[in-house]
Amino acid sequence: MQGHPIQGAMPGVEATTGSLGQGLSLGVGHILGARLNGFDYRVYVLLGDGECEAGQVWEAAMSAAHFRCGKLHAILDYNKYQETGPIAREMALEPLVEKWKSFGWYVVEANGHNLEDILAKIRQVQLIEPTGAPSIIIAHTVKGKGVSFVESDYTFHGRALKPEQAEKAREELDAAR
Ligand SMILES: Cc1ncc(C[n+]2csc(CCOP(=O)(O)OP(=O)(O)O)c2C)c(N)n1
Ligand SMILES: [Mg+2]
Repeated sequence: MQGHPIQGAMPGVEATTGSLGQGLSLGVGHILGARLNGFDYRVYVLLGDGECEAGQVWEAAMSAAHFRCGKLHAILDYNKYQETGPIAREMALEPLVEKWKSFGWYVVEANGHNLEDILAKIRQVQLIEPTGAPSIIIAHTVKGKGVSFVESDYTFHGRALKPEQAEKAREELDAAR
């Protein structure tokens, strides 16, 4: 698969992306487009925490609240790391809940490794759609979850596993099922 998806080259890819920070703007655009065309669908956007270091995310956050995008639901994969190191060192995001709230968003936190919890939080945020506030689920996760030597080494972000490492990773993931 490509590292950066290209529209039309893979099924289900609706936009050419790869430059971090664009997805939330795209989500706002989908909501506004729906409004113009008389549709009423929800839009979900998955954000990275390192991605939130990009200024465009905060322009989109501001506009989503301004345009009352109540059906826009973001999920933030808060794994505390980006490509080059810990978020807290590269560009600290805390206080993160307060930041999103101050931008006019409804914020809940979840255990990002627990699908029951994520589903419960999705149901919770749907209830506040009529207020017009966009919502975000801050999902606490571990980068590389389930593969011990990847969990402890963020430099795997941009490195392929060697064949023996891939084998070990498969074993660990299978054992946890
Ligand atoms: C605008 C831009 N800057 C830099 C990069 C290079 N880059 C790719 S992934 C990444 C880190 C992303 O971190 P995060 O959003 O936390 O993703 P995750 O931890 O889920 O891998 C960076 C800096 C990029 N793709 N786009
Ligand atoms: Mg991250």
